[in-house]
Formats: sequence, structure tokens, C-alpha cells
Amino acid sequence: MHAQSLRATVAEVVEKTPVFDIHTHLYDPVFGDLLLWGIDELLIYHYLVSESFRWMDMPYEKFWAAPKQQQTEWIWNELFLKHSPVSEACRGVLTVLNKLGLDVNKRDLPSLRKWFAGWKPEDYVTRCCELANVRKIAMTNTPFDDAERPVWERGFTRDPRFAAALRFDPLLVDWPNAAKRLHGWGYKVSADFSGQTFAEVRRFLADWTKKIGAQYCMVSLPPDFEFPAQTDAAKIIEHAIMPHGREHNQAFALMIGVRRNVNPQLQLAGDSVGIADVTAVERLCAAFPQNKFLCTMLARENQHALCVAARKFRNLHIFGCWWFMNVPSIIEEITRMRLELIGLSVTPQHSDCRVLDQLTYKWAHSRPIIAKVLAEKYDDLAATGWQPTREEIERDVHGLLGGAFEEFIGRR
Ligand code: HDL
Ligand code: ZN
Repeated sequence: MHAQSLRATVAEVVEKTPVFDIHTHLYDPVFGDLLLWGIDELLIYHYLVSESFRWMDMPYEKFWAAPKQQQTEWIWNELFLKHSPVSEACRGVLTVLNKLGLDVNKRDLPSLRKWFAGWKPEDYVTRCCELANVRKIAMTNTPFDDAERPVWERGFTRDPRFAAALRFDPLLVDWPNAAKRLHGWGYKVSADFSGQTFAEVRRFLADWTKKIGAQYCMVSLPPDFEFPAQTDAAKIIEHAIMPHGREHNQAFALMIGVRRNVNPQLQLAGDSVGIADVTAVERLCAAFPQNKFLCTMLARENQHALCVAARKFRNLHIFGCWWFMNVPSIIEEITRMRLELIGLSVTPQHSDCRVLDQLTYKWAHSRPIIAKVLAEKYDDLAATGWQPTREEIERDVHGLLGGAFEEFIGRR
């Protein structure tokens, strides 16, 4: 296949292959207002809040006290009208509007609001999944969220497009308070780990795994996460999450490197990044060879060592260009490194969407980069005489866009 037509074929296959988006903060429409969508939610995305404060000298409190539509007017004004929206998060808003067939040059927020007001959420979910070519969306589901938990406890008919993932940060980063909550829910746990605590934490994990049909369980950890260690987190991982994972054949996703609330005045936008210790991940994989680990790290400086860790441990599947990594220059850099170091046994991207409409931009921006890097690698092979067939390209792309993840979490 000629180089140009190979690149065109790869680009076409990547565009046409539906994605399993393995980590988002979206919700099945049955969760009502927890599913965020529409122009105001797009503009008030915490990435844009932090970017707009770089231009605004108003007191943080004034911004947070204002009605949502006033907040989005300020953001629109600062980041789109007074300055060109060249950042990835700003560009994303315009990509969404463009994909929806709206004329962004109108720069007319009120008319945009009117257009969005015409949609019903469940119809808009279908529209966004079509535009983004997403076949499945993994939610982030936490029993510790007082708005989400009652919906699961009431029970509901699932939308098959939405898979569940069991998130339990408080268990590992704030065990004393998490223990109080578990106790309140009827689990006989003690903050000092006495009695049946580990068995009861396992029962909590099993109950929620069954209740939500969790595809995997997950936690976000600070850069100073260590294993082994004399910490609550290390004890709960060893004595509860690991046996739970083996019993339920459930992978454990580690998202490492976030420093929460470095600027609390930015609220959800106030988190930052720290360089973590990849050897903690290697030691977990080595200590628990029967467990499966997913991992993404927040610091660019950690990416090469994480790739090497994946070369060492077949029970480690690395994924995504998470959060501050999710910009074109870094997506290209680490996708190329990953394919060169570990081939196709990786999930190069997840969207981390918080707003439904973002599915279109997060995937519209990442697909061409993944296609470009993959085509380059096929080109390198072509120089040896190795020509991939279209079926092989389709197989490889399906794997990168969620297939390898599904194979990994299903592996016994
Ligand atoms: O902890 C996480 O899952 C992160 O993705 C945070 O939710 C973060 O606020 C985010 O949305 N990043 O994209
Ligand atoms: Zn996330």
C-alpha cells in the first residue's frame, strides 16, 4: 500500500472505529442533573474557569457567588472575545459547536443557549455519541457521593451505553472518615483496622461491584503514594482491594499524581500535578501477579518509566493522556513513545469528559493524532517490506480504541 494511501486508510479506519471511552465523569441520563451538558456547562468546565481567572482580577468569591449564566458570560468574554480561544479547552468548545453544525463565527452566546434549550437529554446523548463515534462510556461511580448513591439504591433500568466503574478515593486517602461512613452503612469497620474490618471493606466492595456492575474499580492518588508502606492506603490495598480483585476478576485502576486543592479558591479547578514514584506501581504488580492493574499518571515526567513498567508487568495496562496531559503536543509525544516501547497493548486515550458534549471534541482532537502516529509506525514497517492489510489495521485500531482494554479486564 502506497504511503499516502496507507495514511489515508489509517485515518479513515480511526475515524470509523467506535470508541469505548474507558474513563469519564458522565452519567447515564437516569441520573438527571448529574449528567452535565449544553453551552453553559461547556463554558464553566473547570479547565476554563482556571484559564479565565488568569485574565480576571475579580475576587474569587464574587465569581462563585454569581449565577451560572453570569459566570459563563465572564468566561466567554475573557477567553473567547477579549482573547483568541487558542487553548485546548477553549478550542474544544468551538469544536463541539462546529460539529453540531453551529456557526461559531456568530460569537452569539444567547442564540447558542436557545439552540441547546431545544434538546431533550436522552436524545442529546445519542447525538453526541453519534458525532463522537463512541460505543460505550465508562462512568465514575462513587458510593461516597450523596447525590449519586440514592439513585443506585433505588435501582433503575441501565442505558447499555454507560458502563460503571467503582471509585472510592476516600477509602484510601481519608480512611478515618471513610470508616465512619462505611460503619453508618452497616459495615463493621474500625479506623484501627481491628476486628473484621478488612472482611467488611471487602463486603462493601463486593456489594457495590454487584450493585453497579463495576467493570473495574479505581482511585486517584497523590504523587507521594508508596507501596509497600505503613499507610492506611497500603493496608487496604493489600488486605481488601487485592483479594476483592482476585475474587471478582476485577482490575484496579490507579490514577496517580494529583495534588488536590493547591489553590482552594479555584474549587474543582484548584488541583495540580506532582511527580510520582512509578516503582510503587511496579511493586504492586510484582506483589500481586494474580491481580490486574490499570494505570495513568498525571506528570509528563512519569510517562517513560510508566511505559517501562508496563513492559515489565503483563498485569499492568496503561491508559490515557490524563487531564494536564491531554493536549495535542503531549498526546503525540507519549502515544509515539508507547507504541515504540510496548506496541499495541495500551489504551492511548480516554476523554475524562465532565460534560456530555465534550465527547465530540475530546475524540475529534485525539483521533487524528493517534492515526498520525500509528500510520508513521506502519510506514516504518513498510520500509522493511511489511505491509499491514486493511483487516489488520482495523483489528489494531479497534484494540487501541477500547478493544485491548476489554480483552485485558476480561482476562483470567
Ligand atoms: O480524579 C479524576 O478522575 C480527575 O479526572 C478529576 O476529575 C479532574 O478534575 C478532571 O476532571 N480531569 O480531567
Ligand atoms: Zn477523571
